[in-house]
Amino acid sequence: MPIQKVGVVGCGLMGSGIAQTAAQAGFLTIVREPTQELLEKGLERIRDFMAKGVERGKMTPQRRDEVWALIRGTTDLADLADCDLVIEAITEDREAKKALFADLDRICKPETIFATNTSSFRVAELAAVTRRPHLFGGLHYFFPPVINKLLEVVWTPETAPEVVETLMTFGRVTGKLPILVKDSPGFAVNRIFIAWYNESIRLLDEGVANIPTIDETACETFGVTMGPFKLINISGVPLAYHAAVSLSESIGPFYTPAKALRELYESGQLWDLSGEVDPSRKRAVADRLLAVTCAVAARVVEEGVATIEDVDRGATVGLRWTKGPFALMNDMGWDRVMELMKLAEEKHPGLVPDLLKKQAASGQPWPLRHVRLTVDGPVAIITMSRPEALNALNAKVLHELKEVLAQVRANRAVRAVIITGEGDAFIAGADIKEMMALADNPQAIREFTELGQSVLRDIETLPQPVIAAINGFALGGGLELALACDIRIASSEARLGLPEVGLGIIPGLGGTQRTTRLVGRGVASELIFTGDPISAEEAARVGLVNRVVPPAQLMEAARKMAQRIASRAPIALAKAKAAILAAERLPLEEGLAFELERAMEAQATPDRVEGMRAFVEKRPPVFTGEEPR
Ligand code: CO8
Repeated sequence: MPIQKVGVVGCGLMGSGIAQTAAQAGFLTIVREPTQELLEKGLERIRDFMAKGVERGKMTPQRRDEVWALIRGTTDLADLADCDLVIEAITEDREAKKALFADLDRICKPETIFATNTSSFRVAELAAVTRRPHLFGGLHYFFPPVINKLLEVVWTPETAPEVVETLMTFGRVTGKLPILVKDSPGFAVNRIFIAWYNESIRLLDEGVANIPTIDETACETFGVTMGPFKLINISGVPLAYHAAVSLSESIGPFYTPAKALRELYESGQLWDLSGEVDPSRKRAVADRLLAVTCAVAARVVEEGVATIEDVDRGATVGLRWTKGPFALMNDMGWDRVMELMKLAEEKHPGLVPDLLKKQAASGQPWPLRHVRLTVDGPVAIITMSRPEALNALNAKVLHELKEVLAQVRANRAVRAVIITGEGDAFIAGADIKEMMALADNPQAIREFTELGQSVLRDIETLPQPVIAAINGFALGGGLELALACDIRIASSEARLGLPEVGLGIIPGLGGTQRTTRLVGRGVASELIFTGDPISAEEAARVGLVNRVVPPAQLMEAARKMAQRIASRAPIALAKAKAAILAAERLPLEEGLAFELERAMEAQATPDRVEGMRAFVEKRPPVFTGEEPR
């Protein structure tokens, strides 16, 4: 569902940032405030934010002007009538939101998608006031929306799958890392975040530790730069208090604001952060915070709100934890986790979900995956999904990719494959941190490199054609992986390069071989010797990629091509692919002989009979991929 024009209702702290991110991605964006004064204020917010961006060197003045030119302001809701997507970001007032959506429903064209940025109300309840609940979802941004990459895309039982897909794509092309969450109180991330700070304050209530000790322990345990008390002082006590009240009303007393939080809210004061850290209390604090956040995270998954990967992504990307709760549990091991769960149950009976107990009983770690496989009819989409490290290839990722490729190879219903990346990168290369850790062990480095080479060879030798949909950085091993694919389509934002010599190594995953074969020795040498990345346009000019498309159209272009390929005879495709690959290694005479054999094999298939008969009968062929009898 194409989006060109975006409406944002409400231009406060959230709305102004949401509007800016939409305009930055090239969408014509209309912001609406009910009065001229509020509108001026809102637009000023955007101007100020961009001015700061220019001051800090994050944005050029030219870019600021381009973005600004895409933003229009209005006080008239009717000006949003022909928007393709309208995002509501007004104050958290249930009745005001309902009235707004009822008005928008009357005003906007029937196909306009509505999204709410609410964090307190059920999306379905707001959707219910419109005649388009199937075109209604949530886009829950995190503060500050221009900078924080996390976006919760909320679906209700009535949201149409293509609307969910459109909202996910909108999130991606506006530079966010969207996670898919079910419409439920607090969605995924606030459930964990509020549990984290509320439990911290309960520790204060119980006299377990003082504020500096709790703040410092929280920072050390979760790898954040601000503990809960400092964070609440900065983001606002009323916000923290009301968020806990709202969850306690919808989920239960576990979220009832801790006593000290309620008292602080009533007094209108801030936390007093002074005092000495008491190291002897740190273990007790860390245990409670880990116990509660891990139990809540598992509960969120058990309720089907989000996957374990998305919960961890929410914690690492949205809350800036070094590791998500599931990765933390895997690191700690089940003995320690179950010790913590005993503590969680003592303090909050019923908090630990069966899902966690079952996983512990299995003795297996949480199956956190960094490579996602979706099969959509005859097209398999493999998504490299480790965006927090720009999808860098470590051994775990390579093993998962190998496993997924084996599944695709064995699935006869899959006729074409797309490989793409989540977030800003396709793949930013082999994992430099992991390679550093192996550096003193040549055998381990050799095994890692051989593993990488074998996975890329698996891609190259899949019987199904493979398209690399290069959405962002394709560097080092990432570009080498793209070169093992049959076809490359790049987003205009992609950057491609082989920077290895700058790290003191050489492209070892086929970069010296496949690049040279594809673009010739001169271009390959320039890329490899300078190590400089090139733009997608330049990559297309030198023949490194087949074509370049705008970011928002990348997956659509890849899908269209994959579907076109998938409509062809699968055995003929596999034989043609084998013959094309043979052209790279065989002299012409031998290549032609090889081609002849593959041609004869294709000739013998039932699909050849069907293909030619369909042509003569002037109807589309129905290919089965059956082997000759
Ligand atoms: N490995 C590990 N982590 C990475 C990698 C990588 N290749 N690339 C990015 N990351 C991590 C960063 O460390 C950072 O993590 P954290 O937040 O924990 O510090 C996170 O991803 C985000 O990256 P940046 O903050 O750097 O993002 P920027 O937008 O500022 O920059 C770049 C993006 C320009 C892509 C930058 O990240 C970069 O230069 N990355 C490295 C690119 C590179 O050199 N790739 C080649 C790697 S070597 C290789 O692929 C060899 C293959 C052959 C192996 C043979 C062995 C003998």
